Amino acid sequence: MNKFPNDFLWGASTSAYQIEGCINEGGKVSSTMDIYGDKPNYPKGITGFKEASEHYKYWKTDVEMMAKMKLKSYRFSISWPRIIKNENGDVNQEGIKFYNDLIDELLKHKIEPVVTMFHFDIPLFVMEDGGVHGKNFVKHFELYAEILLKHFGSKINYWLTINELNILVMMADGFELLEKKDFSNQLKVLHNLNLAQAKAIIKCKEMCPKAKIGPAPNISTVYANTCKPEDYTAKLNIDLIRNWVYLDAVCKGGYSNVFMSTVKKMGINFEVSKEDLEILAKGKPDFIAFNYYSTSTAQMPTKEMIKNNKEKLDQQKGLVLPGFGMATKNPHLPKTQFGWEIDPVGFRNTLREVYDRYGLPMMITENGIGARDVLTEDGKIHDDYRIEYYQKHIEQMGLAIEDGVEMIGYMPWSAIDLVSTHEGISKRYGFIYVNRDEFDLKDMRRIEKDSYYWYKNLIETNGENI
Ligand code: BGP
Repeated sequence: MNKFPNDFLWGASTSAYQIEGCINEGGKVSSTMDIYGDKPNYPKGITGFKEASEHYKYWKTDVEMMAKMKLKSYRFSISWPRIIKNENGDVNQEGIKFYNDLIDELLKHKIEPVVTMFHFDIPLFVMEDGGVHGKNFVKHFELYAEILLKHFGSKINYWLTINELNILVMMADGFELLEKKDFSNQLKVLHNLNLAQAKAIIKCKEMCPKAKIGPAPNISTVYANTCKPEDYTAKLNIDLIRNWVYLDAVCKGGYSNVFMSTVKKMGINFEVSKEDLEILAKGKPDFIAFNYYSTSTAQMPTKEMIKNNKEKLDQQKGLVLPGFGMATKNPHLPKTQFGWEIDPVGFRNTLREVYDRYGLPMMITENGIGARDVLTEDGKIHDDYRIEYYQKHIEQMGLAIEDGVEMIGYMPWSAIDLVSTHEGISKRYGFIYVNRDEFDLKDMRRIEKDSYYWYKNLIETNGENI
């Protein structure tokens, strides 16, 4: 018997700022991601997000290619700065039309749209009004969510609230959302985003009771570096700060005692009002979506280890919390060309852990390998490493389903080449190649990679023909 349910949503993912480009067209206002590539701290020698894959121009071709790939679902994000023009919440009708046309085209091809409300691109007017940790953030987001539900609600069955809420909090400094890195400001971001998410869920239930809505954090099993009991304590701490505080807030409706005490022990005053807890308790999701790239490994750090640590904080290398835990490398895992550990078995374990903890159906909204793909002389892209990556992960997802985990769908990253959040367009993820380089836009031609045909076949056999 086939492991995957008949209506399993085999799909693929993207996000607006990473594919759309055309940042000054269609009445779009500026966002944090439009200017991110121009910041002094942005890595040199790689492109920012101004042109991206020009999906805003080529969306019809892109959807047609997705349809030919037999995708059953497509997870994309709506660009907040394309929809809302200013702090008064005036709506940009051109933006509404763009996404309505996109959704209609997907539905015409029987591709289920899975829509992320917010994937990293914050309108500058929100930043000027106090930003993500400001007191008006929740109000701005709630209004935005309401507008999305009003305009697209009749056509959308699956909504995702905020992409990688946890990474936004942990990397708030990296994204230059905070004037200074400071854990107490990060906690304000955490609480604002949790409240904003809960409000969006509540609105969705009121306005679109038939739709389903869920969060989309980046979750990974955390291993203890050794079986030394202290390393296990470090694992629990990193797990809490990296994974559970976010899913607990939305699925259990609040913050755990252990989290509140941990924060207190860090010397931070984090108080949550009764009213806010009531909002969190009301905004419960229908499913959990999460992004998975790799696992993390934790050890209890000594002062020396912290002093000698040279890893810069990124979403895979994770956290350093003096006295609580520190991420370290896993010597048992191979790495991608970009240094990310590859752990398919960890994928099965993560699925089991999340399902056991919350008991909600799940979908994967990102999983994939960033690589320097080459367009060879035969006009093709032979990305056998990507096929192998997916084979191993899908196999493990199948095992997790046999373990009893309930899965709705799998939407790997990414449907089409796009600009990586920190490593340019040379770090490619797509099933579809986009013919451009870091700074030479060439002809933006779309070309099917070998993995495109492999995935098409897998979908046609409902995961049977791996
Ligand atoms: C996730 C983000 C995506 C995407 C992906 C790959 O954190 O949700 O937007 O960027 O990771 O990461 P990167 O682009 O840094 O390789």
